[in-house]
Amino acid sequence: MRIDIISIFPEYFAPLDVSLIGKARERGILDVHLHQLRDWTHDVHHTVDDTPYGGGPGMVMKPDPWGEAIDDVLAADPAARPRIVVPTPSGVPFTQKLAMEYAAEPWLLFTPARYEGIDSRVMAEYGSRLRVDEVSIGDYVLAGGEVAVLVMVEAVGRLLPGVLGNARSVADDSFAPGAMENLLEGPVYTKPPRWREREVPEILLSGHHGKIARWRRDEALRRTAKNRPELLAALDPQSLDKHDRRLLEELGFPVSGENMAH
Ligand code: 6GU
Repeated sequence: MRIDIISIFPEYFAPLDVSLIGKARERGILDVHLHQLRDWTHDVHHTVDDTPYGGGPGMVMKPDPWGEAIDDVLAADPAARPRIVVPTPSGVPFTQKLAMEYAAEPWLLFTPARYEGIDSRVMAEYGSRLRVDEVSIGDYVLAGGEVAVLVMVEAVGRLLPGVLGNARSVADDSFAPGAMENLLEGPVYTKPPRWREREVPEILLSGHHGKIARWRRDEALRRTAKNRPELLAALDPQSLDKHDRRLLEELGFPVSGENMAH
């Protein structure tokens, strides 16, 4: 997969040299191209921002540098077209589902902004020719989109074939489509079996894979009820067996009769 990132702080992306994503790049699974937006300015001060029309606080990123920068990135492979991802707290939520969609794209172009964002005509211009997504990583406001891009590249990168290796399946992850859809993964343990008087749950030492799977599912349901109760409402009732429904009832989240699986 090719990823282009245009930013006034390309140095923000140094973490992409490290660990899982760094390895994926070394191995050619991920081809990351960083660009300095100011390279597409023509004034001595390399100006990328201006005051907002209509007044108000802050500054808005000028359309011209962005337009020229994006045009040049698109020209790198005229036969292909990237999906453009514009990070903004006003965007659609970035979810595991969207991460999986992005992982299936051959080319992504991220355009993290500073200040109050990019002149909206830039998104309108490219949105008429390409897929342009305005995406938020959560309900809080960052000083700029760079950290959001790091978050998205890591979430997408670990899904690319060969990045995690066969040893680790993404199917058991929190939010993974299938059994873990709308569920949080439960607690994990390793050696020693006793630490500061605390024992590892006995079931995990039993070697009984069926019982362990059931226990893990119970813990996932408990943790979701505790930390993200709103997710339980989004559970597919068809995916819940009798044991799930009994546990959810105990936890105070009864599954309504007409939705029950049989
Ligand atoms: Cl994508 N950008 C900024 N600046 N703030 C955010 C965000 C993105 N997502 C949540 N907050």
